[in-house]
Amino acid sequence: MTTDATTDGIAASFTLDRGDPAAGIGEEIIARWERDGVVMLRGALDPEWLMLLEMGFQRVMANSSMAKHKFFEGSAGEFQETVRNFDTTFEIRRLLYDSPIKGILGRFMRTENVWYYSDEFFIKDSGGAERTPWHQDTPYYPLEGAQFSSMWISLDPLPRAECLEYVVGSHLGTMYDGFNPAKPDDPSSGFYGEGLPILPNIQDSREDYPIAAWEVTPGDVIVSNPGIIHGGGPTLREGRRRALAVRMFGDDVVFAARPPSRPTVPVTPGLGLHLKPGDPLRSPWYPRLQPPPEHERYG
Ligand SMILES: O=C(O)CCC(=O)C(=O)O
Repeated sequence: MTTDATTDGIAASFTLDRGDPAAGIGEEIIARWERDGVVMLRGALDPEWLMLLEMGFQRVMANSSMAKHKFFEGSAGEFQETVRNFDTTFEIRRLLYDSPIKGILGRFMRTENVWYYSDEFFIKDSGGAERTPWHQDTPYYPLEGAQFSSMWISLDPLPRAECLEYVVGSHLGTMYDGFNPAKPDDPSSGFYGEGLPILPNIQDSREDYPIAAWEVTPGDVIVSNPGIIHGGGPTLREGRRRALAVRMFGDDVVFAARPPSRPTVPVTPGLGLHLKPGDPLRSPWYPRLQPPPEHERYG
């Protein structure tokens, strides 16, 4: 049940009943998400799901064969990302099959069928990590469709300045090129370097944009449209931010071409040999979470 709806003047936050958070997501909340591209859901995840997420995080960090992608490598502000933890980490699989996450995203996407696209840990340790550059996720992904959503879940309490930040409404505008992970401090660095316009320098003219972010208590989640322009706040010297971002999609999502200069993300060799632009995005790379297959059910 929704117990309140507050706004910081730019984007909305809603408080949900953590016993059955998806049930509280009605038309008002969905319409706000469709308009703004982002909403904060307070208290959506029970502490048991956070415990499972923490265990998954610990397993990922202890797994020396799991690739840790580094941003700002070698500098004081370095931070890390691990991709598709679902494939390697039992706890993350269970979280995505068993918790209310898929049901919440299904409500926002107005779909009963929910498929997994990807998940990533963004790991900013104490010592003062850099900002995650402003970007949209959609240019990196080989897909199109309205039924696509992300959830950002922080394991750590955060002040607003360390939260992920969003340019409200930008999911309805242009799709820009991504940034080049090898040059994260250069806002004009393109990911593909062809076919898509370069994102304006948001950080240098922040006052020109409606930027939303929130103070975060573990259990709160932020649901966004992956087409929204977003960037991660830096962490303070003593701050620590371990966040899982999950992406799921519904029936209307189809395979789409991206500029050929680089593979899309996460790398899925063979996908483009099986699917052509406009085909429904169905592949073993993207297992269905809801309804779950028989072997992933309780009982
Ligand atoms: O947590 C971050 O700093 C980045 C997250 C992000 O870019 C995303 O969830 O798409």
